[in-house]
Formats: sequence, C-alpha cells, structure tokens
Amino acid sequence: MINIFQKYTFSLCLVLVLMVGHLEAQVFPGDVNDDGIVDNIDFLYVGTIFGAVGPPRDISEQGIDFEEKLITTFWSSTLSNGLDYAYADCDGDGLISFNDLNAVIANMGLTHGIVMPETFPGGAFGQDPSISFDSTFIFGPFPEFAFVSIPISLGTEQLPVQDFYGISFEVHYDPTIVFDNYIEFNFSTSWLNMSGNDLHLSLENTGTPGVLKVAATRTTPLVASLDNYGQIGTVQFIIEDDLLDYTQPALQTMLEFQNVTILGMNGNPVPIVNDTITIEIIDNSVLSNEPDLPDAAINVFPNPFKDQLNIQAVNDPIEAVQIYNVDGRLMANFENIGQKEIILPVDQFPKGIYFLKIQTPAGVRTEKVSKLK
Ligand SMILES: [Ca+2]
Ligand SMILES: [Ca+2]
Repeated sequence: MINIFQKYTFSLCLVLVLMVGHLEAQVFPGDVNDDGIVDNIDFLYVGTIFGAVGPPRDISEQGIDFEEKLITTFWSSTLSNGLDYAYADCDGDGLISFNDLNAVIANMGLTHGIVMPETFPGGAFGQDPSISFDSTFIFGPFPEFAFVSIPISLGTEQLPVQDFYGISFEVHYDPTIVFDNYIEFNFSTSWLNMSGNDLHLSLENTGTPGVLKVAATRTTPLVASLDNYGQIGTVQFIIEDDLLDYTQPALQTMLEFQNVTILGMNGNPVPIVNDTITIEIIDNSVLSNEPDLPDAAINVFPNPFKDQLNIQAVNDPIEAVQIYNVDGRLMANFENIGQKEIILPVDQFPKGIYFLKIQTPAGVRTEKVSKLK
C-alpha cells in the first residue's frame, strides 16, 4: 500500500511539475492586453499598475524587440482583464516604469498572430458621462487651408466623471479632408491634472489614415474631486487646400470619437458615451479669389530644413510667402518679392512643422515643411 501511495504521490508531483512547466507564456513587448496589436489601450494598462515590482524575465528574454519573449514566472497579480502583470512589464526588467510606456510607444501599431482588439462596453446616453466636441464650438464654414481647433470636453456638470485613471480614444476623420494627414490632440491644463511633477503622458499615432489614436494615463492616483468635468484638450488640424473651386457648394465633413476607454482607479473600465461633429468647408478662393497652383509649379528645398529655405517658382514670380506654425499662427510674412527664386532666413524658427503659403500671379501653393534642430 505504501509503495502504491508513494508511487501515486510521485506521479502527482510529476504531473504538477509538467503543469507548472505549461504555465509559461509568451509576450510580445508592448501588447499588454495580448490582443494581437500594440495600441493606445496597452498604454492605459501600463499606467494603471505603474510602479509595481515583480519577477523579471530571464536575461535572454528581456528587451522590447517585437518578438516572442518567454515569461517563466508570473507576478501573481492580474490586470482588470485577468491577464498577469508580467504582460505589462514590456521590457521584462521586473518593474512597471516609463520604460514600459516607452515600449508601447516604440511598438505602436505592430501586430502578431490573429488580431482581435479588446473591446469595452459603451456608455448609455443620459446615464453615463460623455466625451464630446464642445457645444460652444462654431462649426464653420471654414475656408480651405483654415486651421481648425476643436475643444474637447470630458464629463458635464450633470454627468461628471467619478472614476478616472487614464483614457484612450480614437478620432475618426476623412483623410482626404485633413491637410497631409496632419492632425493631433493637445491635452490642455484640466481636471485630468496631468502636468507638473504628477504626470504627463500622452501619445498620438497617425499611422492609420483617417484614425487619430490618443491615450493619456496617470501614474499616480488623481487627488481631486470625484465629480470632474470640462475641457481636457483640443483636436487640431488644417483643412486640405484643393477640395473645392469657387463654383462648388460648401462641403460637410464629420469627425467622430470611437473606441473610447476610461480605466478607473482600480483599473476597471468606466462606461463613456461617444460624440460626433460635422463641420462645413468652403472654397478659400471665395475669400482670396486665388486658384491653386499645381505641385510642379513650385519647388521648396531642402525639406527638412535647418537655416534657410529655398523657394523656386517655375513660371511666374513669387509675390509673397507666409509661414504658419502647426497652431495656425502666422510666423513670418514675406511680401513684394517679385522674383522667381527666394531664400528665406528661417534659422531662428524652433524645431517643428510649418506650412508655407506661396503666392504668385497664377495662384497659390501650400507646402508642408519641417525644421530640424
Ligand atoms: Ca494590445
Ligand atoms: Ca519594465
């Protein structure tokens, strides 16, 4: 009997050892929720357990290269979706830190295996707080090449946000309407309190035309009122310049929030109601009476630039050049040029992206350029 018992115990142990062996798992660094794609939701999950410490991966399995990394020891704590914390330790060093948030940013958009994006239940209109385009915003009409900045609010006085740690969302837009697919979300000073030493993290990914992905997560709990509402930032873009001619009626285009996710203080999803907005666009020659020049009519180089920008017109002399920054602010205005070639002194401009509006007697050309350090 004892022999049989011992044999049984030995077999049981063997089975347990084999089972423990099967508890190994693979993680692709950055895909924190293991849904096949690195995106803004993975960013949120890292934030919710920021500072957690656990067993590191084996040295040979550390790093953030987007390949299967073996997890041999779990952390024995789970995210709100049931996955082990080890998935959020993107670099495998045993600490949930900025390195892991940066790993999500570095691998943003990469996929492995079958992609089945994690989904979250939406909010109920009239019951749950909303993310919304500000109702005081004027919907247009905007002339082509106008800079549009739409304030975004989260929560209202009637339906405030009562639980918050981080937010991710997408803004869907028509990529043929947005100039050079250049659109961004700027978080402003707000009740999110993501400034100063507390934390400020946000990311944007315009890799998919027509989809702006945004996320912001705290790394410490929010020390503020639990009834929060008001503006959290702005969606900003410039309208394409060759959409209409003066004979055509105004054009309408829609922007829409999708896949809005808030994770609360305990990491659980908080239901949120989405919103859409329609804005109206008119031909800018209604205002300026200037036709658009074809691409080949103007050469701008080098791009990116450092100290100076050369502009050459093929046929007509250049009359004027305006330079705008990405906030739509006029940075420089060169008038009465009257030559086919001009070299603009732009060494004092800060690093960034600029828009040139080049005027000739035959029409106007807009160009996007970027300044290196
Ligand atoms: Ca993911
Ligand atoms: Ca880590």
